[in-house]
Amino acid sequence: MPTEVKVLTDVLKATKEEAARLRADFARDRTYVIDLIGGPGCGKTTLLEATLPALAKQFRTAVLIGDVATALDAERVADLGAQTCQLCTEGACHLSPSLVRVGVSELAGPPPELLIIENVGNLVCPASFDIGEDAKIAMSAVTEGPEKPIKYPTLFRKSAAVILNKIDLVEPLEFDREFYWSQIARINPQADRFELAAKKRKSIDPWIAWLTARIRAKQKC
Ligand SMILES: Nc1nc2c(ncn2[C@@H]2O[C@H](COP(=O)(O)OP(=O)(O)O)[C@@H](O)[C@H]2O)c(=O)[nH]1
Ligand SMILES: [Mg+2]
Repeated sequence: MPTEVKVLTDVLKATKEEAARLRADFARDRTYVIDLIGGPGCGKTTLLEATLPALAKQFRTAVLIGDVATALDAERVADLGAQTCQLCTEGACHLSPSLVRVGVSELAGPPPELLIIENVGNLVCPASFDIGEDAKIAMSAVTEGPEKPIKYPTLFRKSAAVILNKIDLVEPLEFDREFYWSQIARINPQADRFELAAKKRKSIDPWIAWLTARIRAKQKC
């Protein structure tokens, strides 16, 4: 008799169920949640540094920062008015809903009105995992070149908004903005678009206004 082989049809079932439970909890608590995704060094933590002081003044805000090995990013934002927790994946290339659950359970006091999750720096794997968020945000930087959207279409297709950072370097790098946004127009025409320079605190107000409107809308749900 040949050995019977076990066939697993949905190995990610438990992960999907945990993401659904997180989403239900965030809905109950009226917490607006973003999953900020971009390559290493595109400026995700710098964007948090630029925006948290204004956001945390208006809303109870919490930040979970995913990283493969260190707590360096969480240390950068820990004193900006938001409860902050580092999620160390110990080598994994994306955050899982169960690790997000651990981070959320570490937050003290009433649930946050805004939860920002900085995912592990990676344009591929985080795009495929639901972590209970309201919106995935795709971020890339002028320094990475203009072809990121066509090279990593899943992330850009799934994102509610696209942020192009480091626009202070458009001229020296001869970055082709028109080409960049033309790919978004093809892949995900509904996505809201932002160009900014997080480090210089340039053009960040429209991004803060976008988030503010969504946090308020979730409060009314
Ligand atoms: N020129 C320029 N550099 C930036 C900008 N935003 C971030 N950086 C720099 O890019 C590097 C990586 O930023 P970081 O926020 O750590 O990226 P992360 O890995 O996506 O979190 C740092 O040296 C930042 O100072 C920007 O708008 N312009
Ligand atoms: Mg970072």
